Amino acid sequence: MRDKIIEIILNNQDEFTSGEILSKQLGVSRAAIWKHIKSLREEGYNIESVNKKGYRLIEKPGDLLTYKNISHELNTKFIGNKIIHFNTIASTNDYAKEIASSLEEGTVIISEEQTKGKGRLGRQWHSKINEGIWMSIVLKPDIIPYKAPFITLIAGASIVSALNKLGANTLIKWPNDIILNNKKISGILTELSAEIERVNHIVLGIGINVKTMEFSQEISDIATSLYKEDFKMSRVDIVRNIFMEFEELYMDYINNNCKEKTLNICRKYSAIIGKDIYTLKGDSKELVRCLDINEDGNLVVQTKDKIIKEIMSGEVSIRGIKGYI
Ligand code: BT5
Repeated sequence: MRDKIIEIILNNQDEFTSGEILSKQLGVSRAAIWKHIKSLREEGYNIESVNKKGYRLIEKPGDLLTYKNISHELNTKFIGNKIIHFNTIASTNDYAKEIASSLEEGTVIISEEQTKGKGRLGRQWHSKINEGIWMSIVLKPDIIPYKAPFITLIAGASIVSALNKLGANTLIKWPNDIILNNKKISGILTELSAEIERVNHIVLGIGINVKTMEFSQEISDIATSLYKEDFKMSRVDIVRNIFMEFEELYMDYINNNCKEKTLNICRKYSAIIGKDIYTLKGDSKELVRCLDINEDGNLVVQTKDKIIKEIMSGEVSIRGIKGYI
């Protein structure tokens, strides 16, 4: 019965199937159908039910970002060893920060939806249900706080490596945006809890637009998704690949102080090196040419007066001369 219900709803794709049709086709009462739908939901099928319209399948359990799905063929030592999965939450970063002290390094908080997803400086991050990857990785490196911002670059390098290995052609807009066809598909928010000499924990928040086809008006000019650009890849595969890429680069940095691989990826896939861009800081805006990303992970730029200077991440925002990038 359960398989038949799934088959009928699945064949109907984006359309609703009414309870009446299901009960007629399957020869059982509507109450019995409802019971089956309830237990399918408990198994992880995301089935929408709308009064007078019926049922519609939004997400199969194989696509949900659960530990069961992600851990299959995941070859990491500690990233993703534990995954706490929510259907909805305010913000995975806020939740991770609340409980970070009791968590093992590498624990991941992941949610199908965020109702108060956030970007840097209190900006909003749109995180619609089942349409993207909204997750936070808890890290507890034995480093001085000064070395923490480089972890944003490690995250950017691992997202780009993972997505490009799966077939996309993404770029990094230093320090924390991932770009596809000149629009933003992903953002990183690194939050640090530290004492002067010691990091307590870092919460590395990653948001990736995967399936979104329609963005709200405020961001429709600057945002895109993998599906929208015709890269139809599985969210589970993306997460698993990011964990593997990230762990390798992160361990190299923390254990061996080796930044080379990360910097090479950030340079090779940079959306801004060699270009003229605007740096924005408060009300001021300056046109500069991007030359490089240096050993510290800072952006090296040349001003109009030919002065070469370094910009630290977090100091400024960057815009292209014609628009977002
Ligand atoms: C970021 O901030 O790009 C960091 C985004 C981090 C989101 C993750 S999701 C999991 C974790 N939990 C959280 O609560 N957050 C993290 P920023 O550079 O400040 O960019 C924010 C700006 O990007 C907004 O002001 C919008 O203009 C734009 N934006 C918002 N939602 C977007 C989306 N879904 N796709 C593309 N652009 C978006």
